Amino acid sequence: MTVFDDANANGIQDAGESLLANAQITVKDAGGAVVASGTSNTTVPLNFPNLAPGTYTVTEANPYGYSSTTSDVVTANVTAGGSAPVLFGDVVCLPGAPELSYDRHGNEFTLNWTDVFATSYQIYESPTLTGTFQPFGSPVSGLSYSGIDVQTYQDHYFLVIAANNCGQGQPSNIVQLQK
Ligand SMILES: [Ca+2]
Repeated sequence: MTVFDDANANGIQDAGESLLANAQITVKDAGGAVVASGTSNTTVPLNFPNLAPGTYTVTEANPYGYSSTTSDVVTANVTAGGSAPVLFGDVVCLPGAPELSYDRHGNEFTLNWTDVFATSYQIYESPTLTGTFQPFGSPVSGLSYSGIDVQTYQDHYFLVIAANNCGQGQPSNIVQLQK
């Protein structure tokens, strides 16, 4: 069972498209009983030896943050002494990390970030660079946020994390609004 990172999402393992880890593979026999299972890795395709000849249903559960470019359910016919290669293609579907910048004018500030084609963006704030970043307000769908204040006695650090139906992407860079 080969699970590959289908970078161009065409459903075919092209040259340079490597094995993908952390897909859960389940093999069921014709009666629906699970006869083999495993987790994919980046080193070698999964191999389930010694299956009796017969028809099997192979199911893939995608790694976190990936969507399918091939069917997640494949029928495999195993013959005596033969093998039944099965391929699953997946492509990353999480949004990327936005690039964050800010503009400050008097006691107002605006955060701007780049479009990473997400459905929402959550701002996080911390009083220190190494502190715990907490959600700052509700998620927004646009590409900027304007606020008043920035308490004058305290530094503020902000970052933004994009999300879509696949989950959350990596955090943006951190910007500092100085006291
Ligand atoms: Ca491909």
